[in-house]
Amino acid sequence: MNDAQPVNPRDPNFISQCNAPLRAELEADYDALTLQLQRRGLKIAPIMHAVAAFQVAVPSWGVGTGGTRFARFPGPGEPRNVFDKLEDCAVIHALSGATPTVSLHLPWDQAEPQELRERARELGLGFDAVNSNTFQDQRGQALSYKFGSLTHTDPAVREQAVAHNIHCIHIGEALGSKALTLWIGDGANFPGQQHLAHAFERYLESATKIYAALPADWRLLIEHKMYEPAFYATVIQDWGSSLMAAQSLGTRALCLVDLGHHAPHVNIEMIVARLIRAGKLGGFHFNDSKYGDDDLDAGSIDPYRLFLIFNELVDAQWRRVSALQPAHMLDQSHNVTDPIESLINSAIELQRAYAQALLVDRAQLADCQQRNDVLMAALALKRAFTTDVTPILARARLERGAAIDPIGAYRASAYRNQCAKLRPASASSRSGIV
Ligand code: LRH
Ligand code: MN
Repeated sequence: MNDAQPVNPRDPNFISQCNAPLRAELEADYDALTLQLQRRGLKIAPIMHAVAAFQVAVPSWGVGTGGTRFARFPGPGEPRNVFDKLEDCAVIHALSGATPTVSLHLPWDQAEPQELRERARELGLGFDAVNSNTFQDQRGQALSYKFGSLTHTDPAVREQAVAHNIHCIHIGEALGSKALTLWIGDGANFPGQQHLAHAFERYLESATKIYAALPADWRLLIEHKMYEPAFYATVIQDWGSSLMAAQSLGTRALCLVDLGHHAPHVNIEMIVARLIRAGKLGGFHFNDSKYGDDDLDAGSIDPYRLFLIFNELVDAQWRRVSALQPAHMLDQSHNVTDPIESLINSAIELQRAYAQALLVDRAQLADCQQRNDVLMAALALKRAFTTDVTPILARARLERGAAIDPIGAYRASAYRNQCAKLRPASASSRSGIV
């Protein structure tokens, strides 16, 4: 925590004051990269503008300090409610220029929708997909989700879970959201505990009712996950189960890929390529992981994997694949860093992977692939990945009125200090991701 004089980090004057001493150096670096790319037959401006237009939604549950099943160590100035979370999301957007929308989680972010929408509008924010929650029992809830929700053997529990999702759609409509992200933890811990086929049929029966309640311009984003909280079988365990469900539900049911929801070493860019071909790639929950669903900062463990995912997205654009508009969202748990700094940096790491993917010489790559010139094909990707696109990312932020050095500006604002003074420390260090 620093003792700088508190200023409003969203104040455009403050941001341009922070940018002023950095502009000359940025111009020099940007001009040098312009020449470097020119020598490679690449124009920098369209790439910078594409990066400036790239946007990713921030998870409301990511601005508070996260935890594990063992413990959560709250930091200073934790958001106390969804309005504090919106304040923090607005700071992330003002400094990164890349996160104009927030993905809410209900009922964690329960509040009067009009009030929420109005406050978000004042803060220059909108709402991306809303997330339902039938993986916890809420106080006063009639029926427990201990043995599942949309796939529970008791139709009354399934009905309760369907009703909650429809309620989330109604709140999302009032907020201006256009999608429901559907992740359920339903599954089994023991072989034999659950009938694997019947459970999937119950999922389809319930999800069909949720799909029927979608407004005409909404999408249903089905999120698969290999395990946790179920540790033997999960009903929507992998992209295959998710794709089967999306294909059976209808055209506006799509698959959401959370990077942390796969076994180690799974080729996620291949899954992305397949879902693009099926016309069912609905969105991403970006994060990084080394072992399980670690929800670490995007690009912090395996930035090449992140690049390869964006390479598939850019390649599909290059092949003019139609109607490919995946929702980009972060889904992370910040246990040991300032969540605002991690989310700013993660948004930038997504832009970095996107910019690098835009540098791939796709004609040269296609030619090497056709002639099975394996090494040159691999190097065509590596050359793009090893290009330092930092000046493009900073220039894109400058274009959007954001900060050339957003973490530096954030720290100079002493915003976390201000929050620590305004928001009494939350006593509870109860465990759990939020
Ligand atoms: C499940 C998940 C899902 C959210 C939750 C917070 O692991 O990725 O997207 O509902 O995290
Ligand atoms: Mn997720």
